[in-house]
Amino acid sequence: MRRGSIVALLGIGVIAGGVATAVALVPTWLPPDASREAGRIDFVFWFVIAICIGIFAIVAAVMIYAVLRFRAQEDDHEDGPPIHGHTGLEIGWTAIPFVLVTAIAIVSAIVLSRNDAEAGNTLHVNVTAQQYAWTFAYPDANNATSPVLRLPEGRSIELDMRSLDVIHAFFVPEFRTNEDLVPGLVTNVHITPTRIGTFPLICNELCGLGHSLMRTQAIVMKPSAFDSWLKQQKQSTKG
Ligand SMILES: [Cu+2]
Repeated sequence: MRRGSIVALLGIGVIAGGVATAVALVPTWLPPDASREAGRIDFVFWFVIAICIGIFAIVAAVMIYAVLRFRAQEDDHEDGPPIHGHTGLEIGWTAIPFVLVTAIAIVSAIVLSRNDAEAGNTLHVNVTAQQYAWTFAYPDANNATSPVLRLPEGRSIELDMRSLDVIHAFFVPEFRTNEDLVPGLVTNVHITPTRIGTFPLICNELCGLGHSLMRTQAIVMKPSAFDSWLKQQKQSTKG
């Protein structure tokens, strides 16, 4: 390979990679994070994005170089030399994706198991999804229910989730959690809220005509405010 070709390939690759990196980093793509798990999920996200940018730079460099350098000339005949496969290339582009996908799987498995492990003084909330509404029940308050998810800041939460009809998905972008609710199963997700505020809670699985309306809020409160709210709910259910 000529030295000029390598310089050209590298140059195009650096420019393509630079543009892709700017697109990834300059706009604020992610909402602010509001849970302890969010940082780890974001790490997986950026890990995958970095791999994508690398692959994109290589593919763009080879493609743009090939278009410029090997463009068919006017007097080219269609019956050129037959094209043969290249065993080394074939092995390379099979092995590299295998290694990358395996790395992503391992990183994801570590992150998910760490996110699950954060249990201690855990608050349980039962989440019920149905077309097209959410209900949150608090076992600590005689299963008092609420149409919005109220949570205390800084405490480990376990959501035990059931669906009454079709598959729904629990998604709070600021928590970075997404988990399906499947009829006949109890799925669960751990969250440790770290930021006081009100965040959108949406169904993230197309579940019917009203899917886009299936949204409510997750309200993260000061622990003391949450405790008195929970006490109130408990009293109102005594009846
Ligand atoms: Cu839904």
